[in-house]
This record gives sequence, C-alpha cells and structure tokens, in this order.
Amino acid sequence: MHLFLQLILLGSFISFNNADEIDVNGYLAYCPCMGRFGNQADHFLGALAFSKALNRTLILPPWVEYRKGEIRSRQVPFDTYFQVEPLQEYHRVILMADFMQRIAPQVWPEDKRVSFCYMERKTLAPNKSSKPDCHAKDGNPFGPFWDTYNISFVDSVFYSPLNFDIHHRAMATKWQEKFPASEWPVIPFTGAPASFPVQMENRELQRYLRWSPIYDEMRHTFIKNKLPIGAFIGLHLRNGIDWVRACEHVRDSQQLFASPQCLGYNNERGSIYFELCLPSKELIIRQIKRLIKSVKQSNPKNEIRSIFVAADANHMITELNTALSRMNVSTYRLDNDDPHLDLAILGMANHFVGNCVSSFSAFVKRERDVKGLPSYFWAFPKEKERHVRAHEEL
Ligand code: GFB
Repeated sequence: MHLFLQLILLGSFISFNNADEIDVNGYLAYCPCMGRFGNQADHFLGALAFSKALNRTLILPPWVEYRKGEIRSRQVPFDTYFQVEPLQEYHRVILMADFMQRIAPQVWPEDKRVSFCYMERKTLAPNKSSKPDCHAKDGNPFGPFWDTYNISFVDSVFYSPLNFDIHHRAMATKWQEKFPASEWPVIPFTGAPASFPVQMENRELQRYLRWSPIYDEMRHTFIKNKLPIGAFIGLHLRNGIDWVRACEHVRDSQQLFASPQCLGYNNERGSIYFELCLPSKELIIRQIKRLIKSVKQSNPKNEIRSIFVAADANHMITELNTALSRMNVSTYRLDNDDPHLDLAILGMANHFVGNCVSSFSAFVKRERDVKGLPSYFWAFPKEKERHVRAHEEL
C-alpha cells in the first residue's frame, strides 16, 4: 500500500521517530516566480489563503531575488525576513528546507514528483520532447528555484479549468475532489497559486506576516539612532527607469499593478491617471507640506520632525531638505540599499505616503492598516477633484 495512504488510515497527523509530523491532508508548494518582492508578497497572501481552503500545509518558499550581473536568481529563506510562528496562528506552514530535509523523504519520492500548471508551457530548450509539459524548471528563476532543493519533476499535470479563487464557486472542494491528498500528497505549482494583485478578501492576512527579529531590531535601531526625536513621515518614491516605462501603460488601462488599493477593485473610486503612477517633484513637495501642516493642526503636541524616504532610484533628499527647511523638518534615508529595511521602517512611520500603483507600497499600506496607522497615496484623490470638493464644502 502507498505509504501516504497507510498514514491516512492511521490518523490525521503521524509522528515519526524524530517527532516530525506528517500532514496527511497533504502539502502545497510553489515557486514565487513572478516579479520582485512586492509581487511575491501579494502572491504569498493568496497562496496562504488557498492552502488553508484546501486544508494542505503550505510549504513556505524562499523569496526569489535578482542581483545585478547575476544570471541565476538567489533564493533567500522565508524566515530571513518574516517569522514562521505567527503564520501558524492562521494555518499550518513549514519552511521549504525543513520540508525537503525531514518530510519529503517520507512522502514525496523522486519518481512521484509531478509539477502542476494551468496548461502546457512551451519549452525554452529547442531539443526537449514535444510532449505537453509544464517545463517547470525552464529558465530563470524557475530552474534555480527548484534546484536550490534538488527537486526535479518526472511529469506534469494541467489543472485547467480549476482556479485559485477559493472565495467563490466552492473552488476548494473541486480541488480536493480532483486531487485528493491520498493520491497527491504534494502539489508543487510552477507559479504562485494566487492572483496579482492580491484579492481583496486576502489583504487582511498581512496581519500574520511579522518581521523577523533581526529586521524588527534593525528598524527600531535606525529610528532611535538616526531620526530626530518626534513624529516622522515615511515616503515611498518609485521613480526608476523600469517604473517610468511601466507608467506609460496608464494611458490604455483602467488599473495597473496594485492600483485597486486606492481606486477600488471595481474602480469604485475612479480610473487610473498618470500622476498616480509617477507624481511630479512639485506635486510631491506640495503634498508633503500640506501633510506636515495638517498634522501640526490636528496634533500640535506631536509635530512632524523628520521625513524618511525609501526609493528605488531618486530619493529627492536635497529637494526635500530645501523645501522643508523653514518648517524645521529634515530628510533621511538608509546609507545602504536594503528594500526590506525600507519597508520595515515605513511600516512604523507616524504617517506614510506611498505610490498607489506599486505593490512595494501596497505591502506597507497593508501592514499599516493592520496596525491602524494612517496612510495616503501620491496624487490621490486627484488634486483637481480635491479642490472642487474643498470648494463645495465651503
Ligand atoms: O517590489 P516590486 O514588485 O514592486 O518590485 P512594484 C520593485 C522592486 O524595486 C522592489 C525595488 O522589490 C525593490 O527591489 N524597490 C522599489 C525599492 N522601491 C524601493 C524602495 O523604496 N527601496 C528599495 N531599497 N528598493 C513593479 C512590479 O514593482 O514594477 C512589476 O510589480 C513590474 O512586476 C514593474 O516589474 C515595472 O510593484 O513597485
């Protein structure tokens, strides 16, 4: 009898000699193969919700990172940035390295490793077999990701027409019926079993993503040692060349990337416009000055003393310092590029202004929503509309 089936007959969880527990409800693995951190984080929340709905343990993938000049992606263990325990309050999870070392040898023999994709993916290698396949390891980051754990696949499954929207149409039951754990102890997806941007229903799962002790400590140290005592505003400026190019798509879209976070998932709060994606320097300075003044009025005992800027290209330090010198507010940034520390600090600011279109900003917004901290977006609502509304209110 298949080992996994035997385990199911014995009970839901089986303890082995070394007390490793096998989840007879099965496991779910995936490659965070699309985009950089913000995209992967959106996908992670969806994958977490999906694995809970299917009642399978989620194998926590490493974060996939790209370094300049390197042709293969780097895989950074999940717990470098986030704690594992808080996630367990929501659902069963296990680090991928732990799963491969302790569980895989018992439930996932090499000749049973079958990759899952929606439909056939074309191979990048011209000489490979023409049999329909997921080609789960073709290209970067796909190959380097699975290679990190010495995983190869012997076959493929196409799961079309099933999808990942477990909030509708009894989707989880359909997955369970079609791919029972007794037959499929591990489902390894070629990409994330989730949508981008994150589904509205899954946004609040952010509460289970808590910074690792090292990042938590680094952010506290930065705020304590580098920023003046008093309230600070965190800014996210997304203005690198990739972003400038991406913003050209605004013209022919209703939404772009993370924009539902301010426009609403059904454009309830309007359609996208250019400044929402790429605000001008003048608009940024205008909006910051307005925010500093409004905090001074609403909270005179805790005035803004400094600005912390996170950016992928231009931090605008000189421009901001010049513009804000009369208000006695100074501007700071990290000495060395560290996107995760940027995010962690932005999560603690008294106020935050982010880019509505960016999934990097979206991460901060969700973390702050969970904590009840205020956030705003560049150029939102549209300046003209705001003036009209202010006029109407007079
Ligand atoms: O995180 P991400 O998917 O956000 O990708 P967007 C942007 C990456 O740029 C981050 C760097 O993961 C960081 O590596 N980056 C952005 C930053 N902002 C900062 C910052 O403030 N500080 C630091 N240190 N690094 C979209 C993608 O990026 O960009 C799309 O979602 C597409 O897939 C598009 O590639 C052009 O959502 O902002």
